[in-house]
Amino acid sequence: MEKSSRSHGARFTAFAFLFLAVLFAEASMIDRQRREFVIPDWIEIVDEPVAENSKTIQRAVRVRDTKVTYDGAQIWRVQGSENQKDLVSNVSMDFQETGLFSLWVGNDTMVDVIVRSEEIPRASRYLHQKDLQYKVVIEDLQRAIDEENPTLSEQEMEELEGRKARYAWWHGVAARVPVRYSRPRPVRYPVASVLGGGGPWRFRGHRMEWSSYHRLDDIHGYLDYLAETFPNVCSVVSIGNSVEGRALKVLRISNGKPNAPALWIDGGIHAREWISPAAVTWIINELVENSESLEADYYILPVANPDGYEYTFTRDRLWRKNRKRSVGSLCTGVDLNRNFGYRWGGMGTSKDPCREIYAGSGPFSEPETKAIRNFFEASAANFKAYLTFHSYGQYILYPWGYDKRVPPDYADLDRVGRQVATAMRKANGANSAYTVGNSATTLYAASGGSDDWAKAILKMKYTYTIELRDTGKHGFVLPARYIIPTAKEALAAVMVVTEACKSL
Ligand code: 0X9
Ligand code: ZN
Repeated sequence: MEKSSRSHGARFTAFAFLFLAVLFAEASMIDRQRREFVIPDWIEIVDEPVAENSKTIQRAVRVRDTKVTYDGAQIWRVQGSENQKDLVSNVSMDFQETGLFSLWVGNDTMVDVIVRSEEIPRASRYLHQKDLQYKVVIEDLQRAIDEENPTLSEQEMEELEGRKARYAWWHGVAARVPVRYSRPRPVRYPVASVLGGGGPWRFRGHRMEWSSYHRLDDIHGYLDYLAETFPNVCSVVSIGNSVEGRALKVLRISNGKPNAPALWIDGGIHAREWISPAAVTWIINELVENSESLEADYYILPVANPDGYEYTFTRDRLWRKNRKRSVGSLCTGVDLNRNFGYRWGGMGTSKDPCREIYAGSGPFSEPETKAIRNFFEASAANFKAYLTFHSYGQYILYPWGYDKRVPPDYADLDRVGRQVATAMRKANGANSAYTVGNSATTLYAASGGSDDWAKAILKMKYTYTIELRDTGKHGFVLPARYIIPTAKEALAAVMVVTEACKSL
């Protein structure tokens, strides 16, 4: 009995020992495996809500953002004849399914598509089979991107800012000393260098100029500078924050004339359309310079999609949407110009977060569009016009965009639109042709746009989407040397619409 219990004890000890040994071996193997499993750097593990607006968090895998390059990619213009309309629209469909193309812009008979270098032979065969003509518009997209923006070095930027600040300081002093000591104003930086408001001890410079495209900080710094330097004319408010928490800054320019109509101007709702914020900031410069003679008040949001805009500098030059992460999808971004709350989710929109025209999870689901809506709900200004600057194509578009229909007063919109086109053509002798028309007919049907909402819900008389330069040679990648010529055209448009508002 005693012997058997001892042998039982020994067997139990041996078993327990073996069990622990196995457990230990297993654990160390799992540990080794865990140590050996290296998460690839293009994957990231994130904690995110299980559903939109939910407080319950889940662990999820996402594809990390790396800088996108377009080496050897090309832009092709696919042109169909009148009876090939279906074929052309099939191209736009097929690009999504086959991954052959990615769409830039287009209408019934023409589309501009990006073709990745490795897909060039396959894409060419596809178009030949369909008997569709195409021409290569941009031979090497990455080269075009690299040459687009002559970026100033950090040091050059600092110098620019410092010089402006010094001039501002000097003018602050100059206002108090005899004229013979005052210096001429530098020609290239008009507003920047005029009068350091508040005297020599209180001045700030800014980094804005229009020979290159600028980062958001420079643009916002410029708005703040104007508000500080010209407090009688300019003020800045942040009307909300973007998905990633960036401010949505609106500059108000007003010389206080009573009964002045108010105009809304925005830019940069589509991130990659760099010419839009550049032109809008140049317009600001002109309006402030001539503030004494202004006959309207202006509310200007130069960058309506700040996260997307920054993303085009840091990650992907051709990003269009905002930076909302979709729950349950690896794709990011809502097309803010499909997210406004009039006829939301109709033609020309998508429910798929991976598409460029994803309309979001509901009308005004995005903080950027919500902020614009809230701003108008709270504003008592006498708004008569809503101008939203995009690119490219050189179009002056009026509602509706949701379908090939027109509002009851479309004749007025068309008449003023044609005056705008004439003024834009004459603006700087470049003879730029802008096409005027109803949005859905002239370009394509797309619902949930800011213009339709402004017309239908805000009841703004003169609502236009203006697609700035060019007509396709450079597309979104418009070299910076075109900023000022294009901005002059944009300003001409603002002036014509201002004139029209005065007589309302
Ligand atoms: O598709 C758009 O949002 C605009 N074109 S762009 O190439 N800049 O993306 C056109 C919008 C016209 N307005 C409406 N469809 N409501
Ligand atoms: Zn756009």
